[in-house]
Amino acid sequence: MQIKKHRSIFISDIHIGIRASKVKELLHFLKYNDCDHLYLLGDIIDGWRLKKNWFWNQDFNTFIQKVLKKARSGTKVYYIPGNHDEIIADYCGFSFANIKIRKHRIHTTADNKKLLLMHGHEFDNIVLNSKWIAKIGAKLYDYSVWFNNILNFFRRRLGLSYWSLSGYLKTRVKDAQRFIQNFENACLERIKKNKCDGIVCGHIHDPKIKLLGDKTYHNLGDWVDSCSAMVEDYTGKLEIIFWNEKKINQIEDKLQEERVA
Ligand SMILES: [Mn+2]
Repeated sequence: MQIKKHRSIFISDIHIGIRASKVKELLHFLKYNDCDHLYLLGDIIDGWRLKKNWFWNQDFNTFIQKVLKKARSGTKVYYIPGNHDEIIADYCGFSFANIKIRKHRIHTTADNKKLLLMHGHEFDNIVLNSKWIAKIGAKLYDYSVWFNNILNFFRRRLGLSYWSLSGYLKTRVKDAQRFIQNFENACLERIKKNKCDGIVCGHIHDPKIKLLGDKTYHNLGDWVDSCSAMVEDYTGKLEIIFWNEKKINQIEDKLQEERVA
């Protein structure tokens, strides 16, 4: 399989440091997808979790090495910290190993659209009213991820495909829908305030491209559950790509067939 070259790749919410972080899938994605601009939009490393319970594996090292290698070989890499990696926010304005750390960034697409890049936790005080509600929300989310992993362990054993509990909750629970709606409204206000054409963010783990009037909202999803990233081609077209277990199996099966043939 050929490596696909994109103009830009946008990734957020990898949550390195939690067991459920699907870095293996992400490494597979990065193996077959390359870019001129790489944007890491926050919650890349989960400092909250690491501080409480240190968990680190070889995949996490490989991911960091891959990013460093890209930065060294000419890819423009930006790291915009989120709330779980807010410790890095102290270094906004600096660069490390060619990786530029910024609070926000405006990306101009190939077709000249201005996109505001940020993580999205900046809207928590509007959407949630307080930091402790955000923390409880994060905790509940952690439990649902944990439960989801157990559930999917048994589903795999039974030969069933991956099923997302949080995806189900997001579409079925009214409060979750209202929360997402509030978040998108806050994004729209911010787009207008910054005189941009759209926003690219993460934080709420809800992969989506949506038109809000004449503005566009792009949410990157995450690498805990949805395994999604956004890519921009050389005409400026933006698309969310899902690189989950199912997709990887399809690719690997195809490669296997090619090898046999
Ligand atoms: Mn976040």
